[in-house]
Amino acid sequence: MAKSAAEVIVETLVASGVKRIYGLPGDSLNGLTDAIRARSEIQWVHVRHEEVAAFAAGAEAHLTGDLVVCAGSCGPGNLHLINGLYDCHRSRVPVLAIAAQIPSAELGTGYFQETHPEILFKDCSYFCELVSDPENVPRILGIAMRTAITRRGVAVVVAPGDVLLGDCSGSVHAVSAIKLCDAGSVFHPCETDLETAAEILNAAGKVTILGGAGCAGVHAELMALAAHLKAPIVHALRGKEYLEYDNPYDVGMTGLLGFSSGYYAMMNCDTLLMLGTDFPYTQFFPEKAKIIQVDVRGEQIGRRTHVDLGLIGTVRDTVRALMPKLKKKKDTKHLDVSVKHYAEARKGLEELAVGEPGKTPIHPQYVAKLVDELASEDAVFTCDVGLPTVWAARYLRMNGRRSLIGSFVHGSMASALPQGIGAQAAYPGRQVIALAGDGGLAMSMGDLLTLRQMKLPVKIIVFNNSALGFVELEMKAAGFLDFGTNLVNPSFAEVGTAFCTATTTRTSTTTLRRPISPTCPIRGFSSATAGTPTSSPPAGTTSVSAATSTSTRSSPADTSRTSSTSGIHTTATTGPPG
Ligand SMILES: Cc1ncc(C[n+]2csc(CCOP(=O)(O)OP(=O)(O)O)c2C)c(N)n1
Ligand SMILES: [Mg+2]
Repeated sequence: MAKSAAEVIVETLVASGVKRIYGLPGDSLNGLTDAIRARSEIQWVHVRHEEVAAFAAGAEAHLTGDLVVCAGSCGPGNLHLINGLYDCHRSRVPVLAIAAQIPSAELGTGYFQETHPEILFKDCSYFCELVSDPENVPRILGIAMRTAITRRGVAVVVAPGDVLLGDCSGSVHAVSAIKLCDAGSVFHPCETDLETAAEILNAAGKVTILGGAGCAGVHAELMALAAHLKAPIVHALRGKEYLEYDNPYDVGMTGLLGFSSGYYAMMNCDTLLMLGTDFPYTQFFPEKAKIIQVDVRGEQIGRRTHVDLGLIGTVRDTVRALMPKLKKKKDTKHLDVSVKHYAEARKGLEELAVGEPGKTPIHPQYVAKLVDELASEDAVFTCDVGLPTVWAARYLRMNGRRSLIGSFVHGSMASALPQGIGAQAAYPGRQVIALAGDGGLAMSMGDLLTLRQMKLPVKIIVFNNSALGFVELEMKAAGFLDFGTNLVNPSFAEVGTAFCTATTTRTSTTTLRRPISPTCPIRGFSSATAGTPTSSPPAGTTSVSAATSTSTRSSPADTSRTSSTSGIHTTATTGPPG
């Protein structure tokens, strides 16, 4: 008996090692969901909003490096995927989206729910095609999957419901094993370019390295390089996971979320070596330094700052090929000054992360620091755009086993919960902690129910400052009066109790450490002492801790301000860090 195109899709995905499809069903998608239902090897992760499906797929792809799939029904169903798909695409994670379409016979007539995903998703994908013949499904699917995997981004297959249900005689072929790096391929610049790079670096006095996400998996090589060049290492936010730990050359971040040590290490160098980074802020690059940029994608080179030498290659292979050509530097002054500066900057940050017993509100820095201390060694952290990203960047320590995921390129609010869903679904045994903003959580709040339904024990820390805090800061910094940024919140603890199972609210530093101590929610999550659960937690439980953080209604110069919301009263004692 002939298979349906949907069955061929699902069998191909299974054969290719895809473990999960995140989505929400609908008429036009019935062929696919029914084919998934029949296969135990692939899990349907049922979300409440398709945007969450795309973010979750992206988080799983980030952690595993493997292709992950999300799906939406025709029209509004798949349209909801779009923001999450932008995030996946811009974060360069391999995600396949299956966008169901209205019946083929109705296309172009303005039919109920008609949209044109093959146009809509063009800008957030490397491949985006409508398949109009069930027999053509295997080829289009294969191209889409290979494109997503090799180019590391989004591919979209648009398929009308009748095409998904139509007969397909094509055989099933696994699509995998063509990952560029895993194939053992070596990709570095030509000998002449490597010689030129070595000449510049050998002649340089003060070298600084700026590393980004392209530094994944290259820790040992980069430590050897920095030791050789006596170079401080500044990281972009997406480089934090890969560069910050066991790194005596680490001088922190620069940029809008960074701090002075990263800034000065960049500004005071005479040669900047950019490795696998697309750090976007032009104003943070040195104007007079010589700049060498290494990137596997040539089109990235020189688009943020002037570049004296662009090298196309992977960071790993380029650094390996370059090392034998480099002279070992002796002068450690630039490195020493930068590292000392970093120690001072860190000290300043630590001084902000304190809690005074009985004092409310709780400094958000203190919450982030405690979370860092209490989280497990292989925790996955997700964080919302806005101030939670600042706290994550500054206070969560990476160690080579922990992971940090956020919407760091696309910059969308409300990714912490969705990405937590994807992380926890992919790694049920790992601790997943979402640092959510009160604005961010409210935006994706419906998917707290996904945690309940899918039994995903994600821990959510809500930084409840009753405000779109980061935007308030931006308004003040730009000389605007803050407007439209206050949030009238419910009790997040009650929301958590209603939506999930175990919740705790902490409004004072007196009790803060205890509830998220090793015996309580963060680690021993199902412990009876986990706050005040109003119903007994099932196997997979979820904690929503509402940390009432410093009100961002205060400008950095303010020292005392009071804000109140229904249920939670906060007295800000310090403003956010400058
Ligand atoms: C979808 C989306 N809408 C708006 C913005 C602009 N924006 C960036 S941060 C932010 C505030 C986030 O507020 P919250 O989640 O409460 O975090 P806070 O900064 O208060 O800690 C907003 C509105 C955005 N980045 N994404
Ligand atoms: Mg907020």
